[in-house]
Amino acid sequence: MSIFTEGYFTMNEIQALDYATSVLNYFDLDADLSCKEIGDGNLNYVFRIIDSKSEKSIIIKQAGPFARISDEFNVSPDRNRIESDILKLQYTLAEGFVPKVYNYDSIMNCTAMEDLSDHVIMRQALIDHKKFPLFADHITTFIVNTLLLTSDVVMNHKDKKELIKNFINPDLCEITEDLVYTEPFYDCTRNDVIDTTREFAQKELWGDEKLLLETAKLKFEFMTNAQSLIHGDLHTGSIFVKENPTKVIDPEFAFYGPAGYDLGNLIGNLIFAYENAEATIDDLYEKKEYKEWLEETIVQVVDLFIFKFNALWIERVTEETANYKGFKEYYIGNILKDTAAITGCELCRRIIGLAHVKDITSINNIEKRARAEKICLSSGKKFIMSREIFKTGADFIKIVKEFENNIN
Ligand code: SR1
Ligand code: MG
Repeated sequence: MSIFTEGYFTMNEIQALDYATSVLNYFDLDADLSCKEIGDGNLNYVFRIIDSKSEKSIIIKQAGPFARISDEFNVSPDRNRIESDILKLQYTLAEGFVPKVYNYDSIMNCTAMEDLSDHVIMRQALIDHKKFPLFADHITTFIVNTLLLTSDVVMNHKDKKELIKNFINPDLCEITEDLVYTEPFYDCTRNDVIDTTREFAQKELWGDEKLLLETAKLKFEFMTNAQSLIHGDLHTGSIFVKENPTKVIDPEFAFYGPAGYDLGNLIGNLIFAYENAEATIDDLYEKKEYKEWLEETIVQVVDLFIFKFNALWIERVTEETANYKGFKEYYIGNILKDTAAITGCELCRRIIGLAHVKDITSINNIEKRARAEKICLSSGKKFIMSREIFKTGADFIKIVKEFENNIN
């Protein structure tokens, strides 16, 4: 018997180190271990344990009973099971693109996994105006493989329904239903919005009944369309980068939902990086060059997604009716429509809602930040309202550039 088998409690650094030596069979017996809590996300505790002798290291991620961002969110620690299960599944579907899981502990609600500290979090790298030429290729392989190979187009339908059961994720879905689809679109007390943007939101979003109707349709689409096993939170803070490879982390929001969610989430966050560059790079040449790289990345992410999805479909489709003429185009067209809508929701919710992004909050000049926020909100609304017009990568970036040209 050890304290780690008696019952669940949230660990501190000393206890996490003790856990690593007494539960995990990972370090040498003479290891010289140190432990640091490095979590900077909204929900969990992340411990990095290093052996200074061998330089081996490991990550232990533990789910607490409340979100770190606010104890208003009472989230079941069982999300850690979902996270470890989906990481293992994604490892088989898109090998090399997720950390390796070493151990899952259902009592302590923690997962031990590969340490990726030689990578950097993509959001911060983009704020530092770094480029990753292979990123679009990497992330589209990950997205296409994980989405298409878990769908009814490829999977045996009964096996897929078993996966749906395993990945029922009510607490974290509720967070998304509230924070992404509901609260940003009315004057919710939980919103956190700067004054100039509040006026803009009141006029352009909260008072627009047509927009509200579309957000309700999208919320119900999110709640009912069990299309693919999605990551569920694929923003640039859930991606580790270095030149090669790219690693996707933090899939605790995973469940069976609309396939366009992950792609839309990612594009929305690349647009935040684009607006960060617009607002913070003073040198005009440098700004142009960096924005061109981001623009190219957004275009490639969408276009490579379409290309690879088509190719994998032809290779892996098992559902006979999916081979009917026109069905593939209908299916991909729907994903792109959802992608545009989710891009729009993400752009709105990170500006108005509770959970912000550093790309925007780190813009110190308040006028420049207000302009960036207006561009995001105007583009967001357009992505939602005109979601059926987005067919290529160029369509996505065109809207943002139009609003940049029209908003001072
Ligand atoms: C209460 S959690 C707030 C946000 O952080 C996560 O990363 C998700 O994006 C969620 O919406
Ligand atoms: Mg996260």
